[in-house]
Amino acid sequence: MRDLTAVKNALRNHHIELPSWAFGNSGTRFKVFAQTGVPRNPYEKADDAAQVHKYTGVAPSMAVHIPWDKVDDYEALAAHAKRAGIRIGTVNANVFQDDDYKLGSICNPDPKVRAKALAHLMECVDIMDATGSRDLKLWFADGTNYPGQDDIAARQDRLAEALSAVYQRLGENQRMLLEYKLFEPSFYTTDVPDWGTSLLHCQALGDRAQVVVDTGHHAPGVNIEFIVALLLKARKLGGFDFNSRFYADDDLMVGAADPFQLFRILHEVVKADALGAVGGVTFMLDQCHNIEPKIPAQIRSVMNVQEATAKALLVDIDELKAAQLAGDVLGANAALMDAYNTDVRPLLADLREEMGLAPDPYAAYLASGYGEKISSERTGGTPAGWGA
Ligand code: RM4
Ligand code: MN
Repeated sequence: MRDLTAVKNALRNHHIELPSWAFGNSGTRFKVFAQTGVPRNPYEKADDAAQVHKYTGVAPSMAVHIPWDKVDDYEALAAHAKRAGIRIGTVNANVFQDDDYKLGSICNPDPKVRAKALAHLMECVDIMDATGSRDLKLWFADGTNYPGQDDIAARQDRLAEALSAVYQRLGENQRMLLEYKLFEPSFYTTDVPDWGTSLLHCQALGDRAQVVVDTGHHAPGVNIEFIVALLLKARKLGGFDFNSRFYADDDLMVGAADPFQLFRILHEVVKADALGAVGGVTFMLDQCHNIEPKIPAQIRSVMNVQEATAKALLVDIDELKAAQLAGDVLGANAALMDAYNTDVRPLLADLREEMGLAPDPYAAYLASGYGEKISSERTGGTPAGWGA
């Protein structure tokens, strides 16, 4: 067992970034179920994200998605977030919800459409300058639906050209994080379908271009911790978009369906010493809460990540290594499972009390009355929603 004080310190400094879009209404392509008390603008989203940080103590930033979080004054939004107790984190670009992007954005065969998409990416970097954000996160819906629809290799060249232009525009302390996703909404080819494609582009660009692993963006059975281990070795893991998939990219709560997978991923992160800020890995949630209440779901998600991290920190690395080197298959497996099977909830409750927080953030939030307050206060206006 590792020194518990060291484990607690690591947990205290392990920050999880919240997605602004988790607080708005969301749904499937069949139906969006509206909830009460939903924020009407990015300012109110920041207020809700601040509640998650207030009770967990480890979620001090909120990622924004542009144009969903478009405001007139981004410095004012950053100042508002700061007053609420958090900061604006990663800026997510959105080049997938405009009629012009039917055949793609920066990979589109039409140079005018490519120029429009590139201008949006540049605008996102301007926003980062105003909010003081470090990371630009890029996910592209680009791809094709039919064989022959477009030239696969030419699309890669267009992609490289646009990424390079954005990379040149980045400030010295800013990074570009390139996400991959195996399919959807393009079903025949996707222009950045896997970590290999993302890595090739990031390697060509330079140190400040890194890969994002969205846990929901893989085929069933893919060993995500292997990808994580390789990217960490190559110093190319920029961040995670945590969520839980069941069939495909369904953005359910991280650690909900497969907490063991989350533990295995975090074990690789812990071994590479990449948990704290110096590791350069951003730990983000990328989730939507369609049928469950949003703020409690974000609190639960942060707790799920913390529990998996605590277990990963408890792995007795010396015992594990000794068993591995001795070829003791079952002993090595047992060393890992012992940590995974530890109930870390008392340890986390202790840590929270040391941090001046309630031992159970979920219960403390429910008892606070904030949910009832926003439900009664946020009556006029248009609730924020997916795509709104
Ligand atoms: C994509 C991808 C991006 C997220 C959008 C909403 O599938 O995961 O990270 O910004 O969805
Ligand atoms: Mn994502």
